[in-house]
Amino acid sequence: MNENINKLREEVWLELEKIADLEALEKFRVKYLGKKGAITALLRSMGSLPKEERPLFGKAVNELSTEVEEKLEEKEAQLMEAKRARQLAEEALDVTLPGRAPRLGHRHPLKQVMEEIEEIFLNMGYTIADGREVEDDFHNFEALNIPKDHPSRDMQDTFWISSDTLIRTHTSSVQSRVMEKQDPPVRIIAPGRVYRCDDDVTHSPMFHQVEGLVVDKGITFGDLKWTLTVFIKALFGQERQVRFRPSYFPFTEPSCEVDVSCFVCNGKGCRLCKNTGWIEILGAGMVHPNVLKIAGYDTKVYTGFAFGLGIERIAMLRYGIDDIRLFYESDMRFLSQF
Ligand code: FA5
Repeated sequence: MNENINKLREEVWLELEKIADLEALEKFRVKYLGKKGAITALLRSMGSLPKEERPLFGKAVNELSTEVEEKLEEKEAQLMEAKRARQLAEEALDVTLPGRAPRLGHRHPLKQVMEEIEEIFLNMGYTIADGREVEDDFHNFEALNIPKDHPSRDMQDTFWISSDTLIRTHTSSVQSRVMEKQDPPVRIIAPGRVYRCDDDVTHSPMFHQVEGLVVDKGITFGDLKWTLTVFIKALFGQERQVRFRPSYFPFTEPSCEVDVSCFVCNGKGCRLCKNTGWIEILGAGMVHPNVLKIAGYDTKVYTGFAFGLGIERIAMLRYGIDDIRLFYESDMRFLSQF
C-alpha cells in the first residue's frame, strides 16, 4: 500500500511541475483532492485493509494530502504573481506621455449670440416670452394691424399650412400672444425661429429673430432710443455710434430702422458697410395704436415700443461670415471656430 502512496506522490510532483496556468492548477486540485480525486480514493480504500494497517496507512495518505495542499498553495501564489507581472508588462503605461485633451462641445454660434442678447435684456429687467412656431393668421398678421389683402403682407413671403394657419414669419406674433394674456406693464423679449419663403446667401427659409416689446404708461420714442442705444453698445462696443432712420412697419408708428457705425472701418466706408459707414441692425417703432386696441389696451393710458432683429445677421456681421447656410450645415470645421 505504501508503494501506491509513493507512486502517487511521484506522479503528483511530476504533474505539478508541468502546470503553467491557474486553470490547469484547478483541474489538478480536482484530480487529486476533489471528491472523486485520487488521494480521496486512497483514503476511501482504507476500509479494505486489515485493521492494524489502517492507522499507518491513514497517516501516510493524510501526510500526502497535506503536502499536496501546501504545494498547491505555493504553486497558486507563483502563478498569480506571474499573471500579475504579465498583466503589468502588457498594460504598461507611460505616465510621462502628455494627456489627450477631451474634445469639448460648445454652444452653436447662433445660440451664443442669442444668449448674449438675452443677457443684456434680462439685465435691463425684461422677461423672456415664448410663442408658437405654427401660428394663425390672426396672431401673425391681423392682430398686428395687417388685415387680409393688406399690401404689406407681401413684405414677408409666407409658408401657409392652410388658409388660416402658417409657420410664423416673424417673432412679432409673440407680441399679440403676450398682450392677449397680460395687462400692462409689459416688458418682454421673445427669441425664436421664424420662416419665410426666402433663400440666398444672406436669407434662409428658417432663421432666428428676437422681438422686444414694452408697454406701459408714458412710454415715448425717447425710451425706445435709449433702450436700443444701450443694447447696441452693449452688444457691439461702447465706442459704436447708433443712428435711427425713418422706416415703415404696419404694426409700429412711427417706425424706424436702426444702424450701428461700421465696426470694420469705424464709419469711414468699406466693403462690409457698402461704403456707407453704417450697418443696419434692427427694425423698431412705437406700437401702433390699432395693435394696442386689438389687444384691449386703453390707448389713452398706454403707449409702447417694439423692435425686432435677425440673429443670423448679427452673427454674420460679428464673425465676418458671408454665407448664411454655413450656420445650418453642422460642419465641425466651421462650428469649431467659435
Ligand atoms: C420684421 O420681421 C419685423 N417683425 C421687425 C420688427 C419688430 C419691426 C417690431 C418693428 C417692431 P424684417 O422683415 O425687416 O422685420 O426682419 C427683421 C430682420 O430679420 C431683418 O433685419 C433680417 O436681419 C432678418 N431677416 C429677414 N428675413 C431673413 C431671412 N430670410 N433670413 C435671415 N434673416 C432674415
